[in-house]
Amino acid sequence: MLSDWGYESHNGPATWSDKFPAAAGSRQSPINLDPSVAIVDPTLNDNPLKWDYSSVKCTTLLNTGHGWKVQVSSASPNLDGGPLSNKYQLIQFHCHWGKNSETGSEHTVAEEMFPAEIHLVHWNSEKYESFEKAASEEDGLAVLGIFLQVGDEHPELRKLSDLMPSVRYKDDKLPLPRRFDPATLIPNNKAYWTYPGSLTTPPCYESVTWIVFKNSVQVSEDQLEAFRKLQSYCEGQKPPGGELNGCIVENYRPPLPLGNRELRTAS
Ligand code: SG4
Ligand code: ZN
Repeated sequence: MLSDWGYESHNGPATWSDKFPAAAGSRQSPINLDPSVAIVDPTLNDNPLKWDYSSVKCTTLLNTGHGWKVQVSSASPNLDGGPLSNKYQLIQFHCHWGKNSETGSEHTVAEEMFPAEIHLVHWNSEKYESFEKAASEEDGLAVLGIFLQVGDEHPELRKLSDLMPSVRYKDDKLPLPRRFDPATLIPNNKAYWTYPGSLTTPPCYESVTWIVFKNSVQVSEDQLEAFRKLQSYCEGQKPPGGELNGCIVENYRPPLPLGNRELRTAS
């Protein structure tokens, strides 16, 4: 549908606020993570950020038309501490990437882009009844952001990159045949930046505590190439034309001003 949001000039980030007013707000994401403006806040370590994905089952791999997404189910909360005042539960993870490895991440570090960025999306299950209820509340969501760098193949992520041809078209989905451990997506060094922000896609609700790891994780160029073969239209439909001609690439929102917000780091 021509009116759907996307990443081309006619429906891209600059147009989102026409239909999604939150996108024009002052607590939007992503941002440029500028080490020189980050406030060192050692109290972030009083109750360190912790995650436990041992009860998580990664159930389904889906092509959303904007990227791939893995739906998960979890018996208990998975994330707390650090900047968070409640316990948060993982609901899904997904990725943003470029048409080549020069572009792709949503957050930038000192204006530098990475080839891709994974987001582990959690909701405040201590305070709210459901993800849907939490999604528009100021303390409703917590997203862990992980930069991907080109290097060695990521063996766990291969369980997903190998399946990309099976979810080539929008709405294609597949139950995950092998156990997938989301903890393998997080870098060994736990240093992170945190700031209050938003969903980076419509409806752009200002509900996200962002926690972006400073260290990146390696994936191979082949794995990124597998992501770049996904298509934004349904099987049997005609490619929509346009700048991206139906390829899911450049599915990132460019950085927005930090404005009157604090970017914090523990050290
Ligand atoms: C991606 O489009 C996901 O597929 C969406 O997941 C996600 O929306 C959206 O990004 C925004 O999330 O971490 N980048 S982000 O801010 O999590 C939500 C869907 O299920 C609400 C549509
Ligand atoms: Zn995202």
